[in-house]
Amino acid sequence: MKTTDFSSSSSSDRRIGALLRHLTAGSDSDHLSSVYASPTSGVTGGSVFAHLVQAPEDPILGVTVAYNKDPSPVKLNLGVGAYRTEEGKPLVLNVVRKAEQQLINDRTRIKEYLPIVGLVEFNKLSAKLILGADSPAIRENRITTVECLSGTGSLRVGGEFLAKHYHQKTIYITQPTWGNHPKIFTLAGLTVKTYRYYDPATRGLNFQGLLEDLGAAPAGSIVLLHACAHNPTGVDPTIQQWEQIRQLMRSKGLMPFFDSAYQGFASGSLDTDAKPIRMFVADGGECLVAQSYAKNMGLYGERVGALSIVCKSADVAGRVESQLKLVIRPMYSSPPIHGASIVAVILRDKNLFNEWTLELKAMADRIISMRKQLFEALRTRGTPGDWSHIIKQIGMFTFTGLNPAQVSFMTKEYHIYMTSDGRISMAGLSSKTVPHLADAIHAVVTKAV
Ligand code: KET
Repeated sequence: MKTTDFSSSSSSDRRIGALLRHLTAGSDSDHLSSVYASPTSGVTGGSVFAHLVQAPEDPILGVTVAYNKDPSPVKLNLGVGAYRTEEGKPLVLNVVRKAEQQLINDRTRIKEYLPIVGLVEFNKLSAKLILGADSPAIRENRITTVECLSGTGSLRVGGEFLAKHYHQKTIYITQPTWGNHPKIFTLAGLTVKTYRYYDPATRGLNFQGLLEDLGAAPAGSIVLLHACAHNPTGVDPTIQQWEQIRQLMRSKGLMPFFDSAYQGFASGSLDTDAKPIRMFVADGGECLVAQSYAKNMGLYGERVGALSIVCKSADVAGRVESQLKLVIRPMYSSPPIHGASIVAVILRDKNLFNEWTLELKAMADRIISMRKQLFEALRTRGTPGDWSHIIKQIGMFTFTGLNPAQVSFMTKEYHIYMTSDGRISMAGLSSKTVPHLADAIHAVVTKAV
């Protein structure tokens, strides 16, 4: 024992001695500079990163950065799609608090790594939530679901999987779409093209254009579809239109990749909002689905979501999963445990599940009430223009039709923050702030900015 102690202390003494000799090698400045000069310094001795230009802020998340810097007491953040209460505060759902309490009380819980595919129970419950408990794909076990880092991570993993293993490398996204879509899929290794979706003249769906563009897409192309509550337009196809889209896509072998970031937020019902996806699964064809729990469970920062790939047989699904693991492992190894555990607790328990649906419906209803209040406020002010799209559009956002100059005026003069495409997050409004927004819109459209 003693000998061991002595030898270990003498070996650490040796190491310290060596270090001291190394650092104090006389006052030989040449030697010192060889020790201290950064081996990465550029020719001029400056940083090798000195040539970098300042990158612009993200078009959506940067709105919050600008908002946070504004000292005005009347400032209003309608940029990011994040739910706020009537008091303008972020909301942690009661049912989430309960689930977290359960998790904390359970002393058997550990913090081991999850498998590469994440929490298996969460994956099963997520597939059931989006496809329906009686889904043929689940019954026949021909689906693989992997937990990913929220909706964004699910899209990215799905994109990389397709880039590696699918015969067509082009993905068609809606024009316009969520600003991150083109970046995610380009970096995943796919070629991004757009299809017509929104008609600014009617502020509705350009259904003819959509059918023409998908009809002209090369067979097998991937098509990104917003499952519900299209971002940023708030314009969704009707169920009949979805059926036509399904028929067209299946007839051309186009691969559907659903982005489901707002299940429950469009209609207030989880099942209704999942209908378009279920139609595509019911026909027996293949598809991908990226799910996010950021909005519908308010788990934004927990980064919890899932990627499901519906296949034709259990055998193929098993091999697809094995390849998904090869995409995930070098990307982030395995996903986080906490958020997925919260979701699993809620989805597995009938009472908590019901409570969640009520809280979700309340959020959706408050947004609908904001639509009505804003529409009424503009009508009362006699604001020129047809503003009925505010009540017709669906989900978190209203695509106002305001142009970048008008948005910038509203930010400068009224401290109202929104994305430059004129999208406002209705979830960030409250009865108290509706008049301020209506005043700003009225001013900007009557001022001819
Ligand atoms: N898809 C869509 C259509 C979407 O609007 C978002 C987020 C996501 C996926 C990804 O969400 P995640 O937090 O990764 O689950 N949209 C809002 C937030 C953001 O831009 O990150 C937004 O549009 O404001």
